[in-house]
Amino acid sequence: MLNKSQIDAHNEKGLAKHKKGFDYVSGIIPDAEGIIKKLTDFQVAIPSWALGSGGTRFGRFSGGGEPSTLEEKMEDIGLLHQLNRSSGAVSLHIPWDIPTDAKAIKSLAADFDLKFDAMNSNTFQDQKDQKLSYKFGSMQHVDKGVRQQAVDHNIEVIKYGQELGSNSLTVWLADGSSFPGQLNFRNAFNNTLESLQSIYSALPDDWKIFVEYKAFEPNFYSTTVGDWGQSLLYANKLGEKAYTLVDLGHHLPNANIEQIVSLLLNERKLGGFHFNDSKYGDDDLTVGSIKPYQLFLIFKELVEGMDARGLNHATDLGWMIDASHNIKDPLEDLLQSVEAINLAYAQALLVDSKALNEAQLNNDVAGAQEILQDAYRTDLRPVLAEARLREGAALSPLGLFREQKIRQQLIGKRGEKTVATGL
Ligand code: LRH
Ligand code: MN
Repeated sequence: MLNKSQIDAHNEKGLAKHKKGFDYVSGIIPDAEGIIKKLTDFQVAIPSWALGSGGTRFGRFSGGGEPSTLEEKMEDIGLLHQLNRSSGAVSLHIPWDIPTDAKAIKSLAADFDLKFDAMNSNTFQDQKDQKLSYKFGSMQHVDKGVRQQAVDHNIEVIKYGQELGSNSLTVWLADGSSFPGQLNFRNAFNNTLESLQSIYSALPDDWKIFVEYKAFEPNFYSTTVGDWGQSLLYANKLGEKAYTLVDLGHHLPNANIEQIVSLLLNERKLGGFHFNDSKYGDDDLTVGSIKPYQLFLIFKELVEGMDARGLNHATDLGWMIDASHNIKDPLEDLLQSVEAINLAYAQALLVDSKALNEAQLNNDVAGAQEILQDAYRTDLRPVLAEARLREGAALSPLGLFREQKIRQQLIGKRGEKTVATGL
């Protein structure tokens, strides 16, 4: 789809303008090289369920050329990684993307220089050959048989992950209730904990389990893993291999997510992220498209909190996108999301934490804001582009995607009507 000479030709055309921008900004910030090193190591996992057009109950508008097999999805993620060298991992969702031939999928991933990040189980939909329904929940269910079915599925997902070289499992449960009186909250919690403990005891030694919380949807009265506090309760009761997972879209309006992140890091119980953006609910929009300042503030807490805990930025947390593309081209949307994540991370690295600490100790509120916003208002896009240039990627990934008419090429190869599994 894309070869080195096409990337080189694209970069050649933009080099002069890029150099001007990079020379300027690297001249006014203390450590451009340090930020470039960190960006180069920092890889974001692409969700296997977000490579086609998403939809809502009101409709779905296919963009054409969608991948209809796991192999084609790997190709698309490989293309993203070629364009920005920051998308070097895949997060699979089972059973939407079962690696029927794990060996072949693993070698295909190696061809595209892709790793396998967290595996995702699915006990929020009934599969056609499924014995017992998850209509009234899975791990919370009043029926032990349904709970066991959910546990068995998660253990099966771990096995797929082991074959591919993944070392973590994300559990998101739709479990909850939509009407008062429907559920006994204590029994639901204890049943869910018991089920997670069965999965935890099947977890390989070097694996982690991420407990993803969500405030509402598809249940609209209570959710059995409904917020960070409940997720932390489960993670603490499960053990040291259990962590919380923060999906940015899973909070009630105006929640202070950056404070939640700092506290979960302080508890050593923050496992990973599902990045996206939202204005109202779990809108799964492009990262940084609605609240870019909040994303920056979250990364500022991440950098500060990880450094305080001596964590490795690139490897000690799970960095994953979880988005759904109702109107944008899925690949363009993902390119914009990775760019927004890298930009927020770079700006967070630019924060003068020593000066900020001093301002906080002197209750210099205005001074503290100046220090934060100085970093946020510094245009570090040339630094991101320089990191890409040095890694053989495109100065403008979205620009090259369009210049090469890649969507048209995909439609030519796969047709207008192909549908990707997922959301
Ligand atoms: C639930 C969720 C979860 C996934 C699903 C695709 O809203 O965020 O992480 O399993 O989206
Ligand atoms: Mn999610």
